[in-house]
Amino acid sequence: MGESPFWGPDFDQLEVEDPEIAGILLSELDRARGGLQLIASENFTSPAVLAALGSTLSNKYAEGYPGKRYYGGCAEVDKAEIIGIERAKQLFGAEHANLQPHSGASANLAAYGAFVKPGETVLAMSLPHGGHLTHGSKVNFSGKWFEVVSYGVREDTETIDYDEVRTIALQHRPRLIICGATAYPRLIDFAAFRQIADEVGAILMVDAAHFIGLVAGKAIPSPVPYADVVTFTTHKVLRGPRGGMVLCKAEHAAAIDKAVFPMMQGGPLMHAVAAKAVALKEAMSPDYQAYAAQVIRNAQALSAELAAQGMRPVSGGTDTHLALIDLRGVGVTGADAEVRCDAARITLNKNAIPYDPQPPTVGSGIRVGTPSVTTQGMGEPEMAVIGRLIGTAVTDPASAAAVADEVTELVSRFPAYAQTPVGV
Ligand code: DSN
Repeated sequence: MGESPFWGPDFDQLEVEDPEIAGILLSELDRARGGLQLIASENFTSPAVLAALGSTLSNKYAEGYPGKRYYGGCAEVDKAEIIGIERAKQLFGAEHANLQPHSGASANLAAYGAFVKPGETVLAMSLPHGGHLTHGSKVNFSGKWFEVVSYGVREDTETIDYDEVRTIALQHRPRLIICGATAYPRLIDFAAFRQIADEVGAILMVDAAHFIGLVAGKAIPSPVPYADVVTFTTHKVLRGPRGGMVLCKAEHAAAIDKAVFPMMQGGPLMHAVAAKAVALKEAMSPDYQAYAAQVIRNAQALSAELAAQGMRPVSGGTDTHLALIDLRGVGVTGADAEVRCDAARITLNKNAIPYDPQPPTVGSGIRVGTPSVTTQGMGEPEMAVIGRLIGTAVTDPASAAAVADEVTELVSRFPAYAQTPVGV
């Protein structure tokens, strides 16, 4: 780290101590920089965030909350957490924020812990229609501990049918209603969900993991005014460290804090809490707002080009950072498309589409997202190129090497982490 007094990441030392792991760090950086990263839930977090993550705050035990810890020596980490909480409240207009959840699943676990008892009823979007594992899948704690009833999307519009949600809610009287998804390209009507929750006396939880970065950048409407509790991850469009966060109304603050710690977690990861604070500051900038708007324009341009390639965007397009693409028109499964794109240095994931005839391990679709390529500085012209490259890679596996060459040329003009970090 040169003359800096900060004892931070020292890659030279890692190379000497553990060349095996150091080599993997380098080859992963090469992989990420050498191809197109289109996983909708990933991004390239900033060097400042990475610095906080690689700091000695990782060493500190700090069970509890600022000013109320179970360990001594917390004065400095207290400052970082207080700054992070205040930034979160300011950025999202929230009454309360908890930055300690280790992940999105942990944040959701805490929300369940705060509001629902085992055996009570929860209404959430089904996983095959774009929901999340923690929204009631039978293999997850949520499906094992709670009575989960699900809503999906209509077969004709492939969008949420709010009348159907209301009917199911009136029939089952859930204690908790969850909206938010992992593969839903459209905006969610939070006011409609609030109305339904009020009608049946339910708590409204918005799992905003996928789109909270767009909310932070003021590119789409916020769920905060409508929801009792908003959970999310910090590493998707928001571009922070891997981790989770919860926002809630003041009346739920004590319940949420107790549910995060000591109910669901022990010691917080203070290096991650500090890194979340850094990311929140970055997200307050005009540059970030321009980024969030461009993420959406890019997703729309990519979706349009994929449609031109004969690949149908589910629901006809996107309002967000991702598009869900039905590949049945080109006769390729999602699993095959993922492998073929990987061979061409395009990283994306197979995905179930609504009413999918294929099992989830195969899937009839792919999900593409633009957070990473937008961080690299790409715009609509590059999305048209990427759409064409995906079309070629998916339909003609023999073209993999030629597509990979074009990918290499494209990413060389928009390098991720253009400056190699010190010591690497
Ligand atoms: N794995 C995340 C995603 O890709 O959407 C959700 O947890």
